[in-house]
Amino acid sequence: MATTVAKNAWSTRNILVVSVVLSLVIGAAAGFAAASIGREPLPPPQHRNVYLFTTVLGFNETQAGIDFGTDIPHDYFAPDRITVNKGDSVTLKYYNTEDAPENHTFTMSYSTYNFNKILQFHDVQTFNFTADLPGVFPYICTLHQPTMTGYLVVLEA
Ligand SMILES: [Cu+2]
Repeated sequence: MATTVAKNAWSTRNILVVSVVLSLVIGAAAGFAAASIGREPLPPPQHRNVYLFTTVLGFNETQAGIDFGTDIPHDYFAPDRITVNKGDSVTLKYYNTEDAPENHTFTMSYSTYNFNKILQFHDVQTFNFTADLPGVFPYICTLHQPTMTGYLVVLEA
């Protein structure tokens, strides 16, 4: 005895495929809308004075228990994050505020942001740049790695 199964015009498989495709399209559209609606345009480029200091964290560097070849340094940048907008002109004033006679550097190795300033004990250096390239770029003191690292954040509209 042969049995016949009524064929639906829409099989479960088809419904699943259409559901997945629809949810992908709707999700992408919602994500795009959320990303574009919530953002305000950046203000026009401006000049910014940024003050950067060396600082010493309060711990005994010989007892940190981590071997970086020598002892872990307790030197640090303050601030360790500089945020500007693309196109801003920046005047960076870098102060060596050490108690002990110690040098520091401000070093960046990128095409747009390329510096290797050596700051003597109690020295202050002022230098200028234009934040043309958006992104996140580490700045380091080559004498005190890995602790003395900060990030230049250049936002794009
Ligand atoms: Cu340093």
